[in-house]
Amino acid sequence: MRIDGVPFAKRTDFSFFPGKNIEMERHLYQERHVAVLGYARANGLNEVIREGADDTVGIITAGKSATDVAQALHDLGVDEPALGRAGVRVLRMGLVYPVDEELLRRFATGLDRVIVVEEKRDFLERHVKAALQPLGRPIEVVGKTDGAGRPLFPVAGGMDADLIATQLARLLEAEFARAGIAARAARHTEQLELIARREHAVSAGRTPNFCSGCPHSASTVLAEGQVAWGSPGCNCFNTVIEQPKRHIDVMTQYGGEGLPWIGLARYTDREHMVQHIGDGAIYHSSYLNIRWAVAAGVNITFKLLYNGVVANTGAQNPVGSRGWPSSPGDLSRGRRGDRDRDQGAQPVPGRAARAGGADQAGRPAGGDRRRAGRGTGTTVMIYDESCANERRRLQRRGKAGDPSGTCW
Ligand SMILES: Cc1ncc(C[n+]2csc(CCOP(=O)(O)OP(=O)(O)O)c2C)c(N)n1
Ligand code: SF4
Repeated sequence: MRIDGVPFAKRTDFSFFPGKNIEMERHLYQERHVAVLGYARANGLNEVIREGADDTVGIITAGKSATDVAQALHDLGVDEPALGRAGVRVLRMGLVYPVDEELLRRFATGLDRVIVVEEKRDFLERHVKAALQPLGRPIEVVGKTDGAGRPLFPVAGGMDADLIATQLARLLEAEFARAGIAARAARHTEQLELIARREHAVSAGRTPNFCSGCPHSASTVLAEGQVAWGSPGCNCFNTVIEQPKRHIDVMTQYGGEGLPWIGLARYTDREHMVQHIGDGAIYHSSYLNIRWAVAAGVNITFKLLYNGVVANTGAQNPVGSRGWPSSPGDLSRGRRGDRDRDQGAQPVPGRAARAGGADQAGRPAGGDRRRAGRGTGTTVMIYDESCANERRRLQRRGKAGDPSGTCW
């Protein structure tokens, strides 16, 4: 493909500082996008499924919605000859950005109305409206709302062929009548309405909770007055369990545990924050968060559940643990080193000190839990108990001891 008479060549330049990045910007919009559109046209990515000279309405759709529209029209009994009689054009966009404005204008020429059917927000619809502007004649474009501003194709959740069939039947009532298929379409939408009104037996409700035997059930319990933040990992189930004693106020991203508190602490009257964290997160990157909290001198308790696996995503081994402290004891000794260096983190002794383990917390007594909340500086409470779900998996495979016997 040639652009301004010069063969197109894709360029990459990662020295994106002022000057060079402006040239890359020009290259992107004035050359790459042109080349992408050229590729789309040459390979028929955007496809006019049906058109005729006397059409008055167009349907523009893309992605999953294109399949749903095809199914909806089929279910309504609208085949290609019926579309012709109804005067309905159909365009399936295989490339939604950069949008082929020329194609949209060509497609909409002669139409009075365009219906845009797409999932989620009005991405394509806005482009269609902008593209049709230069035509200089009013073409009504509906999509997320109808002409009167009422909701049409939803922004939230998803759509299926039934929902689309119901809305298309409403929008194209007059066209379907002209094509002699109104009765068939109406029968289908009546059926859909009847199905929607069907009553289903309500299954017994069950409040969500951790897997039975999960160490999080105990490790995430808060002392009176404590406020906790969660993070990706099984501790986040507290957000749906919603019990006051385990309430999580907000969630950080994985790798962000405790960091907002480092910025926020000095601007609030709250003196202390609890941050739940997993061993997977520690090995992923969050180890540095503890060091930063220590260096920043904030009052925070990291409640670290050392369950031995990356439980929330299926009990993988924490990848980063290779060559790292690979037991709660090692981890605790590492934190003690940080403390000695930074005079900050205070490992809290739990009930069960293991041979060779330094200041290691087993199941913490209530007193330890409360103490961790009140202390100044950065505290790490290591809760050492394996993931119950993984333990059961290993037991089923004969790789762990009988649950009725003495467990590991
Ligand atoms: C940056 C990033 N990578 C990966 C994930 C996916 N993820 C969600 S939870 C999770 C595992 C958490 O494991 P761990 O910290 O050990 O907590 P556990 O579930 O074992 O309590 C991962 C990897 C993510 N949310 N963010
Ligand atoms: S998978 Fe493991 S850590 Fe996660 S809720 Fe279940 S028992 Fe707890």
